[in-house]
Amino acid sequence: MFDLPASVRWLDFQPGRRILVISDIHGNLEYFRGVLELAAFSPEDELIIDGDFLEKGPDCLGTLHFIMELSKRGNVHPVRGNCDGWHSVFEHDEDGNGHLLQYLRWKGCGFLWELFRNLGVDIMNIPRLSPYVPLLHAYDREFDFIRAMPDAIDSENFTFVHAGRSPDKPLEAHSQDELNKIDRFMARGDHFRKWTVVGHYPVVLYGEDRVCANPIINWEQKIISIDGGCILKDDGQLNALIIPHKDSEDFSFVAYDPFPERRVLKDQVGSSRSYYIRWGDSQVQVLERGEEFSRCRHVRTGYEMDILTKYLFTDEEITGCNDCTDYVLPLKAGDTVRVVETCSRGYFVKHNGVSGWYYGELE
Ligand SMILES: [Mn+2]
Repeated sequence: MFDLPASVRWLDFQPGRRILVISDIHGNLEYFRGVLELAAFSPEDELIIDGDFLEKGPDCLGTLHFIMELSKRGNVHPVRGNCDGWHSVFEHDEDGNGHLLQYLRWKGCGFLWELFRNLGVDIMNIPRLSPYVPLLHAYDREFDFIRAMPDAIDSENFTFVHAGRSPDKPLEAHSQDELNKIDRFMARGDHFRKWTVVGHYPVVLYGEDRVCANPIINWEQKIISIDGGCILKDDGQLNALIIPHKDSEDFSFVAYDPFPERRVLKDQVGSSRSYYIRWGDSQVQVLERGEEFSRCRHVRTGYEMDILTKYLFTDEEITGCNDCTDYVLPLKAGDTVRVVETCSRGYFVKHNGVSGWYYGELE
């Protein structure tokens, strides 16, 4: 991908209209429909899609078509994320070094992968991509839509960008990458005059010993970070931030995940000590490999915990693992939880967006 000047769209929201913000749908149409239903989204609302509705998930083209359909009413406003800019495939010969073809083969899913599959191009068995790129013009309508998306939407009280921005220069002075690719934006400590709403960086990664996928509203910095890690995390969710109207800070949210809801039968005392092994720092040493659970030591910290063996990447002694925690949730009989994993020892569940273990019985 090539770094280009950012395009910014100004929006004047009508007074009194609700503003919903959803980011990082990543081709998961089921989650997207689910969260819109939970939010009771209607033509009376404004909907900001804050980047990365493509890649990683199973139905990128379906998600794009759904967004294109929704956008016809004029109240749906997509912003480009770092995973959405596929129109560049026509504008630069990205096949020069073969990286794009390698990426498609390695991923085995995603927007271009779906398009080539639909066009009957066998990605695994072509030597070069360039000769096949013109076939993609069958999807000009879709590429035109992607090309037309801004890299940021600005308004009186809210700025919507996929990943972040600098407080020291106007939005228009940023490059696309500067708005689309910043990791850990909230941890930079920047403060803003008006609210900056971002996705891109799963909010769980800001946690230390606890995993919470709910939006983070930082009142001091005026940043709202909403990426619930939909599909990227085994226990991820798709959040919709709800801004009651353009002059309101009475924020709320709804979250969709596909996990079954159950009721807790016994009180459980929460753990006082826990750790969260996460993406980017997930190297573990396997001390004792079991069929269901393996005793592991987190390499950087030395912290030991039992990890679901299926979460380990390889059979080697030093390996990586999916995000996981040994946090035991404090729960009361009657609480509802959403069950992510059912194991012989108990359940890995979510309670109000927080993930952890429950070792009692469920109704
Ligand atoms: Mn992103």
